[in-house]
Amino acid sequence: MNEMNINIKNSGFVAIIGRPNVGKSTLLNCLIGEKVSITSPKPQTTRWQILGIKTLHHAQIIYIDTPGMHRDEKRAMNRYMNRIASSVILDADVIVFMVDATSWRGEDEMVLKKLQESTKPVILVINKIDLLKDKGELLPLIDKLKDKFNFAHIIPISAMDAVNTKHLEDEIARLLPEGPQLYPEDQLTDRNVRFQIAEIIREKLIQATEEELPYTTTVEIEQINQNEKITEIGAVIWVERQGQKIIIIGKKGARLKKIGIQARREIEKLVGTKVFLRLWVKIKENWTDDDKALKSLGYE
Ligand SMILES: Nc1nc2c(ncn2[C@@H]2O[C@H](COP(=O)(O)OP(=O)(O)OP(=O)(O)O)[C@@H](O)[C@H]2O)c(=O)[nH]1
Ligand SMILES: [Mg+2]
Repeated sequence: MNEMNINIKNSGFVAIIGRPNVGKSTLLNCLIGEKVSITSPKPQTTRWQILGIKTLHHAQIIYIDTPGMHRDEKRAMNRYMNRIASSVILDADVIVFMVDATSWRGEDEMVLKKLQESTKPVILVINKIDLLKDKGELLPLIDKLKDKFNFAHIIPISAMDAVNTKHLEDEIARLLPEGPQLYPEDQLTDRNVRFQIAEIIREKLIQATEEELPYTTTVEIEQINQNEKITEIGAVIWVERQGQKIIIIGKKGARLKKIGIQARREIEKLVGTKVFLRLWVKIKENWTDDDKALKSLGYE
């Protein structure tokens, strides 16, 4: 980066919005070139707004990854996630509205409706085009979607294979307002190591569990002690019921052990030392529908 001749003339915030599971966080990581936001095959993975900062020669793009907007607002947690996504729409300079090339759903219409509240340029990004068996399906899809909104651009991509993502970045940079450099050029995210560690553990947990479990768990870092050789981390996995605790721990502790090993490997790369990770599973009844509990677990 030091070699780079930086002279920022444009900067701004770019919200990545869409229903759950369309690939928003995958796109963020692809554009930044590092993993700054966790991803998974299950919907409702992202729960916070997470910045990804991309410094180009003349522009600084600050992407905002958001929770997928969804219909089911039964629990306070779901209302919290939708609230974040809605508020980001109003704060951003440019909006990337992401959909899945293989399916258009009611929740996409819901997001589209929200976008009417914005006066900012909206780019429609059609993701997962690698999954289209017949590329001929793309044109009719674009034709159908282009009448739904006055999009600044419609760009088909594959976030997974980085297809057409450079073109997307170029178009985004062109839409940014004039503005100064807002973050140091070597900063990639606004989130600290503690947050990233909790998210890595949560990602491995989501990947190792089925059905409703991912939605009723959260991770809290209790302590981090670091020296040059080793980082000791103690973390709590919060669940809502005894049955969930039993599932996460698994037979003779096998599932929890697997989650711990996978998380530790990735955390070691992040912190650059050996890691000693201790995980506990604890119960906080109904925490996903309890505003006070949510707040104390970092959802505010
Ligand atoms: N085939 C294919 N899969 C993709 C692509 N982009 C993302 N995925 C997959 O889609 C799933 C969801 O990706 P995420 O990036 O977690 O989706 P998200 O929109 O951030 O989801 P939420 O955080 O739940 O709103 C993951 O299994 C990704 O690997 C793509 O371009 N092609
Ligand atoms: Mg996500």
